[in-house]
Formats: sequence, structure tokens, C-alpha cells
Amino acid sequence: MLRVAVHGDDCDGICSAALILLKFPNAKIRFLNPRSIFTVNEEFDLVVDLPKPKKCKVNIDHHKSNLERLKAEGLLSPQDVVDPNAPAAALLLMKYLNLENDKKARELVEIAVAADTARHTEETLILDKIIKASLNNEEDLLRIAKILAKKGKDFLSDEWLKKKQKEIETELSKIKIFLKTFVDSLGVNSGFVIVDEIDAISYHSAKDIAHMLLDRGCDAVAVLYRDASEPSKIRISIRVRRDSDAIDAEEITRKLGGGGHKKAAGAITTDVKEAIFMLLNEFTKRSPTKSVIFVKLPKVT
Ligand SMILES: [Mn+2]
Repeated sequence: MLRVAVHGDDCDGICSAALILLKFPNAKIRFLNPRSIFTVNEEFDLVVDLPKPKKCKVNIDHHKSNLERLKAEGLLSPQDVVDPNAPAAALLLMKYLNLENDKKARELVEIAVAADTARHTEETLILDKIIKASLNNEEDLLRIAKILAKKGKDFLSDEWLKKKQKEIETELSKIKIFLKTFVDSLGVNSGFVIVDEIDAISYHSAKDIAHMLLDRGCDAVAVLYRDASEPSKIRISIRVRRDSDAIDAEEITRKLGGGGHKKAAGAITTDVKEAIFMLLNEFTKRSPTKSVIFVKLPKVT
């Protein structure tokens, strides 16, 4: 039996799990995150969209920070496929599993790429929220992966997912109206923004305000919010507008011990003050006007 670990936090990881199930329906899949992968004491044949732990035969990933660590520590093996130029780990996995001619596999990769390059469609965004609302619930995450493997891009035709969608959409419409009113009141349509959202918004919607501000013309947005898996920690996510070169998000989050990609990167901290100070500093340095907007989101009601 194939023992696999995937990133259980987003579309790329869950689509990767679905790809595995297309080829190995009986694979044992764990849904972990970049921290928990180092704390579970298990052996894995395949670890996807996550950093490579000690007991792992093959690592398939696209995070630059992971590649650099593996090289520095001499842990990169010839079997590993770690390519920071790949838009999603699922794309590397599809090639690794020789599934390029499988229509469902290509649809799953399309979903993963849309999510990881901030080109969500309405459907992939719903999927992302359902995944984030199912965090740490490996049973539900496996169920979502199985539905994806069975339905491909028509995943929302599944009755169980449809029910989840309805539940989440009611909450989402409330959040959307609240955020729109808030962003309208800011009147910001350019430059660099940092939003403190700690304890103000649901985990699955923490990055929404970043996308709203980017859509309105901002170059880069950093958001801070509480981690759903480890509530003592604060997550920092940076998003950069597709056609803006003002900031390399990965370069900044790496200074906070995180990583990711040029347009989308993240880090985790326990020292919020230090993180905000650092973000203000790094953003100001790169801002053409040498100014940054810092806002605190009121609790979404
Ligand atoms: Mn990914």
C-alpha cells in the first residue's frame, strides 16, 4: 500500500491527493501541513506539496524554500521532483504518475494551478473555502479528494459538497458585504497595504481582503490572522498583484522563516509586533512613495 502525505490546507494538496487516488485507489493518505509533517513519526513513499521529512522516499513539491533547504542539508535525492518553477505541485505529480492523458487528471491540475497562481474561478474559490473549513478533519479532506477524483472539475455536482457549499455561501455573502463596505470606506486603490485581521474573520476568508484590494489596484497586500491548526500562532500572507513587480512576496516571508512564491507567500509567527514592524519596514523600502497603509479590520459581524 502506498503511504502518502499531502498538504491538507489548500486546493493544490487536495487535488494532489485526488491524483494519487486516480492511480492508487487504496493509497493511505495523510493530510498535513508544513509543520505537522515534521512531527508525525511515519514513513512515507510520497510527500506532495510539503517540505520533505526525514522518512520519505520521494518528495514532489514546488516551494523554493524547500528546495533550498534540501540542497543545503544534502537531503535532495535523485528521485525527488522539487521544481520552484512549477505553478502547482499537482502538475509535477501528474507527470510523475504518467497521468497526462487522463482527462480528469488534467482538470484536477487546472484547479490546483488556478488556486496556486491566484486565478481562482468561482468554483475553485468555493472548493478552497470548503477545504479550509475542513482543516484538521482528515476524514472530510479524504472525502473531498475522493469526490475530486471521481468528478474532476464537476465536483460541485456531488450532493455532499453541494450541502457544504450552501452552508459556506451563507456565511460568505455576509463576509463579502462586510469587507466591501470596509474596503470602500478605506478608499485605497494603489500602493502597499498591511491588514491586521487577528480574531476578526473566519480562517477560510482571511485572504479575501487582499484579493479585493489587489483588484482595486493595490500592488501588494499583507494580512495577519490566527492560524486555525495552531491558535497560538499568527499567520502572515502576502499577495502581489499579477501585473506588479513591486515586491517579491517570497523574499519577504523568508525573512520571517516562511516561504512560498513571488506573487503569493506566507509565514508563521508568535511575535506579532515584530512581524508587523518587519513588514512595515520591508514594504516601505520597496514602496515608490515610501509609504505603507496599515489597517486593523474590525470583527466581521
Ligand atoms: Mn502548492
